[in-house]
Amino acid sequence: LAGCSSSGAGASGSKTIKVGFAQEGAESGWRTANTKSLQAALDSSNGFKLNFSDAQQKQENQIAAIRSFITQGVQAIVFAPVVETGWTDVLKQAKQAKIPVILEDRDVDAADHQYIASRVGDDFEKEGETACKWIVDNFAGKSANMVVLQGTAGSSAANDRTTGCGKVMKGSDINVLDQQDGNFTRAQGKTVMEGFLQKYGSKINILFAQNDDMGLGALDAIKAAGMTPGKDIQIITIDGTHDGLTALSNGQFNYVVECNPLLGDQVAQVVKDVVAGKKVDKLYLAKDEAFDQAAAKQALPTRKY
Ligand code: GYE
Repeated sequence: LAGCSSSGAGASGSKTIKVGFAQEGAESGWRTANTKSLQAALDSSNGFKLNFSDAQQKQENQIAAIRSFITQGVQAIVFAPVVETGWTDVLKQAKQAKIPVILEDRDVDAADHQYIASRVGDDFEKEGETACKWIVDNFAGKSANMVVLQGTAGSSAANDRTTGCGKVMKGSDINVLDQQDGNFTRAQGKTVMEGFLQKYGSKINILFAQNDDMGLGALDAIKAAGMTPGKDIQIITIDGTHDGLTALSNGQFNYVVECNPLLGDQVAQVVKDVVAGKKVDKLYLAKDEAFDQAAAKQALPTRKY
């Protein structure tokens, strides 16, 4: 299987837990931090033998990785589902093989929750709500125009952020000109923003990018169009990566809602408990803050990702 390699092979002893981690990709700064956090926590020094796979944002790759973990007879499977739907068959296979599945980060369809032991992640709907509440409050009475760079189509992160934002936008002074999929990457954030600028030009007052990376990609497009990011177009993003908060403290972004990617320790604990037959919660949510430009300056020196 391409992209499938094992690490932590040095561990031995009866208590070592064989775990497969099917990561969904490597598309963003958030994802890099998330992968590192899980790899560090699911390490041999912590009693694990980890088999890691990067699906490169493709569901078929992720399904193949999970199937391969089942064949190898791992004791637990951790995965960050690229999209919400389409997992029933492979999850049933894991269940038949009696291998518990723990979600980290994104969610699967509610109908498939019966196959999931637990999920460790962030509250994406709340993040969308927090981001758009700031927009609504800051543009009250100004009838401003907004464009949205959405995350990967069909992902729970994008779906829930859109839902959360929509809740607070209703009845506000904000007019949503357009929203399109930028797949959570800098490159696509830039391309989609170029399209928005060609179509709507200086009508655009606000950009809501559903992650830092798409917002960072859009900076290039905005500058190339002769506009000043953070001023002519106010930019609101989600994640709170080091690069995102740097753009915020530089005045290029205006508000950033945190999404904590450092889920590794909690995931490792849940995997240990599930394998030991202990009862675990169905959901563990990380705590997320939000930053304006002043708060970003304060937070940057000690930022962990
Ligand atoms: O916001 C984005 C990443 O699923 C929460 O995926 C995650 C999102 C995160 O690509 O940067």
